[in-house]
Amino acid sequence: TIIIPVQGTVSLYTAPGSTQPPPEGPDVLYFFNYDDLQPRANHLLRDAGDGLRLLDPDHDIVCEIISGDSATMDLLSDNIHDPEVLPRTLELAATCHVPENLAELNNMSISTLMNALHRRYAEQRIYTYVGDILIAVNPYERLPIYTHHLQEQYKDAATKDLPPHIFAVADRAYNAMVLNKRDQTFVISGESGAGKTESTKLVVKHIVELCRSGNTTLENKIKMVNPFLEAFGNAKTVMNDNSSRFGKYLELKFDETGGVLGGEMLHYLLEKSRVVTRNAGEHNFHIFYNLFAGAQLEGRNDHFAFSSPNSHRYLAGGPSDDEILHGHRYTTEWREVIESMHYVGFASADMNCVWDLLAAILHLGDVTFADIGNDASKITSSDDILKRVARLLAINETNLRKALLHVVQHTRGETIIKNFTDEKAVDNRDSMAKAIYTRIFDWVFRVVNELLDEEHASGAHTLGMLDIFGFENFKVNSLEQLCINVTNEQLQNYFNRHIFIMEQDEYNAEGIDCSRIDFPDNQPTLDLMLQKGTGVFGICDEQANFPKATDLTFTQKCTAGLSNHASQSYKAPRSERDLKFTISHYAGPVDYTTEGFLEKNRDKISEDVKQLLHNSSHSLLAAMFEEDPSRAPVPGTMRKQPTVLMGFKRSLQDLVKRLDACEPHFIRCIKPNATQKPANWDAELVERQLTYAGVLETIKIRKRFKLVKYQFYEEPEESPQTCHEIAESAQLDNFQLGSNKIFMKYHHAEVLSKEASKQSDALIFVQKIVKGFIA
Ligand code: AD9
Ligand code: MG
Repeated sequence: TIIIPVQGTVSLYTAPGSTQPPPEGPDVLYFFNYDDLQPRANHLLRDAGDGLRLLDPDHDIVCEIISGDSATMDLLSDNIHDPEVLPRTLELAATCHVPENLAELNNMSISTLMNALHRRYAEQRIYTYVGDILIAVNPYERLPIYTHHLQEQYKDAATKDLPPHIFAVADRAYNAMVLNKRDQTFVISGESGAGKTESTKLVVKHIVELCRSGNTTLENKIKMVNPFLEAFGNAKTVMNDNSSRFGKYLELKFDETGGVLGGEMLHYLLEKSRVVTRNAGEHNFHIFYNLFAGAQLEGRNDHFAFSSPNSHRYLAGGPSDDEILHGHRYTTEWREVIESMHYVGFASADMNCVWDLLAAILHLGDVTFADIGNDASKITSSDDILKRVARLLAINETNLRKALLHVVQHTRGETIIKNFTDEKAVDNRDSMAKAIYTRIFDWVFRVVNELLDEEHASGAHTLGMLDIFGFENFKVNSLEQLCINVTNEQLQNYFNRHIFIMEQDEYNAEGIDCSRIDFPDNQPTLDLMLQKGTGVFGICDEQANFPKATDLTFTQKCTAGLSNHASQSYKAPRSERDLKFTISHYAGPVDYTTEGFLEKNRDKISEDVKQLLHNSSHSLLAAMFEEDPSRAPVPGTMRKQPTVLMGFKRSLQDLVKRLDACEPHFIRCIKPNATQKPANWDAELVERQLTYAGVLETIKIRKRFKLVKYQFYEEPEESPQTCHEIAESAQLDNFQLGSNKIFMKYHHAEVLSKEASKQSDALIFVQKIVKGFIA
């Protein structure tokens, strides 16, 4: 225990609304010597009022500094049961002062970087800047740093005046959009469980706060889509209890003055195989468990014909029945799903139809088959199951039975019934379940997009937020992991291009003398995957369209074509009969099991199943299986059916194009440990992430000059002389003039843009008033 001498006072108050009784008598007083804390006291006091909280992880005490000067300090706490810990906590928080911007550190090495981040993490300062890039270390616990009070503080504040925060990044992007009239985007990266989804939600929260312009319903709707999107698209994996199994890009539209007009949400490649199968220790999508809890809660077990969750094949091996039915979690989530869907504007009838479809998927999974010779099979499960499926899907039971056992083919005027072997019947059944789920998911997004953009207003500018599935490496990795990891590879490439390549090219073009900073370039690995025709994607596409091809011929083709690829990132399997290969991704090598690759890439469901579902008397289901004419193969032509990987490659290219049209704001999420627990620093794990993300190289380049494009409302003559004068009058101590541009330290850019924004604020204010008059 640290003994702190008596001098100065600290008052501790209970928070309003706290369940803890306030202390008896006068305020609890703590005495300590401020001089003793010098020079750290400055550091503490500078944060006073910003909501800096002091926390001792062992004693669970949380205080917020609400005011303070050189002798007193007022702390707000809702947990005063162990007051002795406070002095110790103060000491803990004050023990080290690490700059909030690592680009200010000299002689940076990986160990100084690790030290700095570790010390900040120990103080629960999870945010740190590297120049204009934000590093966010996942705290794995709720920190009181996202309060409304704090949001107010970060509004329009200069980045360097407040501790690093994700709100500051959101604020900067929003202001850049309004002031510079350019589309902005948040590129949030990190491996699975690093905190991308949580960070995205915080960005949305702050942006909505910044643009509160009166359209409160729309603003709230934007925040409310998350609970149900996560229920449908997230699941527990071994790396993250709430892992996103799809990628999403939210684009918000704004008017000239920064008022939000609407939103669009794109989604990428849901991991649909999870509906029917998962690796050990993983769960199905949350929504299935939520539905069970909801049915129990609302007395609808009979309607869904539910008994126990784990009796269904598609749910077996997940949470226990007791957890699902009697635990708090899934019921609460169910309520949130219903509430948020209602709020955003989903119709009750549609929602009820979706619950029927989800229940039908679970019963469908319980249909079993047995071989009856002659490459045909029969259904061995009870008729009741089939009846339930037919009832819940509102389809004809006889036709369902047929579609589960065979497919009718029409070739050259002949009609042939092609029976399924039992193995094929199982695949067909699972494909049907996956197809229904995917189409529900697509439908949810379609409705969200209609509801977020009811006015179809054309916006002046956009803010984009990318939240993808993070890099992952499981015991068994399949086509889904390949797509997930290639997306991350592509994003890293985007980062490299912006931070290193474009910036250094600009120095060169402007004749600024700088030695080149090397960075881990992953372009060759990306080429290995995506290069036209001959990359892994291309080979898989070609093989999926070749009837005689198998997973083995695919693997062998990859090995033959890519073993000597320039990237050196392809590693062939040990034996040429193995269904395996290894790719050295930017974030580490991953072994892929190629079994099932071709089938997953073809992703076909039988025409009979499609027709069956299209004929449902649930009009919603029928509409979900309406054939999209743009996707259907044109009869009589040789045009191939687009494969999953080709479609995915196209949407990846589209995404990059969108990002390229914006000014990016990078947020790097770091996972401090693999146990998903607070206050646990796994140095090896962190170092690996910092290294592959190129953080050290980023620090080097961010110590350099930052390109500034500023707009002035006066029009000084555009000359190097003017630039020089402006820079000098702003008392910038270190800048360089190129032939066309001025290069300066990034914090100087902020000094200038703050000046500019003072003027623009006045302008926006006037615009708003004028707008109000006209309206
Ligand atoms: V994945 O690629 O979708 O598997 P993410 O999205 O990177 O992954 P996520 O945001 O889901 O990770 O974070 C994982 C968990 O970390 C969350 O469920 C929270 O429990 C925890 N987390 C992340 N960020 C924060 C935070 N700022 N504050 C508190 C956090 N907890
Ligand atoms: Mg996520």
